[in-house]
This record gives sequence, C-alpha cells and structure tokens, in this order.
Amino acid sequence: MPVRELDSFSASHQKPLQLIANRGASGIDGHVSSLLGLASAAADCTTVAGLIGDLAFYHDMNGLLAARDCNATLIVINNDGGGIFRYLPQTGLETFERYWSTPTGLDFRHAAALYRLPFRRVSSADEFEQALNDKLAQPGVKIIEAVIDPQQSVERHRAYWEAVCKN
Ligand SMILES: Cc1ncc(C[n+]2csc(CCOP(=O)(O)OP(=O)(O)O)c2C)c(N)n1
Ligand SMILES: [Mg+2]
Repeated sequence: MPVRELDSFSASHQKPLQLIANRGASGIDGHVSSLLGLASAAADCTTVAGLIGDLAFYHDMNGLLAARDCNATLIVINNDGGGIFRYLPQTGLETFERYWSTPTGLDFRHAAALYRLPFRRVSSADEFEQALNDKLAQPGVKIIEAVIDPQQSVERHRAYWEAVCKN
C-alpha cells in the first residue's frame, strides 16, 4: 500500500523529486535490491529513500548485502503483514491472518544488525519526521521501521477518500 497511498494522497511540492516505483517480477519481490541498485547508480548529491512494506522488505532481506556500497534510507512501513489484503472481502474470515495477512512477527532490528546497518523504530508521525531528518543526510544505508496499526490505517484511508469525495 505505501506506494498507492503516496500516489493518492501526497501533496504537490516545489522540490524536484524523482519518484520510481518497482513492481518486481511477480509483485513484491526484489524491492531492496532495486533500491540499492538505484542508490549505487545515483549521483553523489542525490538523496535516495525507499518506501517499502514489511512483507516486501522480508521477501528481499538478502538484498541488504549490497548496502555496503551505497547511500540510502530505507523506510519499512510495518503494518504487520499484507495490509493490502484488508481491503478484500476476506478480511472478516477467521483464517484471514493465517492465509491473507501472513504477519511475520519478526523483529527487523536483527536484520539491520546482521548487516551492521543503523536502525530506528518509530511509531508516531513526529518520531518519523525526526528519524528521517536525522538519517537522510547520514552516509551509508539506514533503516527506519515505521510501525503502524493495520486496522487504523484502513480506516484512515477510507476517511481520506470520503473527505476527497465530499469536496
Ligand atoms: C513475489 C510475490 N509474492 C506474493 C505476492 C502477493 N502479494 C501482493 S501484495 C502482498 C503483501 C505485501 O505486503 P507488504 O509489503 O507488507 O505491504 P502492505 O500490503 O502491508 O502495504 C503480497 C504477498 C506478490 N505480489 N509477489
Ligand atoms: Mg505490510
């Protein structure tokens, strides 16, 4: 969902941002590798940040090995599984968590530690902004895990659309 939310709700800005989306071969695969590949090819003055879901991150954690050679900030939106499936009618099923959402329950701090990468977990917009300001300028690859409530995020998404439709 992060790239969809960005597409739908981000405001306009004067800053010259270049947005690149990756669909992977089948969907959520290869996102970490694509980001770090981009970061390796980016000019020195370019700040590279990647926005990625927790399952997409999990799917390509091995890609973090490439972090040795580049500068980037990886933002993992952790809503504890495939939040996109909460928009399906199956969301009410007893088996939803097990077969659709598939939360990993992993502590991603350890993935960062495995590759010796700085890591910060945040759970509010203020904390996120501060972490992003701290990390963006630092050299190397840094990971920010933004923990969000999956159900609340669906409610907020629907409320935004309702507000947009009313205006
Ligand atoms: C290789 C691959 N496996 C499975 C899928 C099916 N799939 C599509 S979205 C998704 C969940 C993604 O979860 P996450 O990255 O946490 O993002 P969220 O939906 O929570 O925003 C899955 C498993 C896929 N598209 N590609
Ligand atoms: Mg998720």
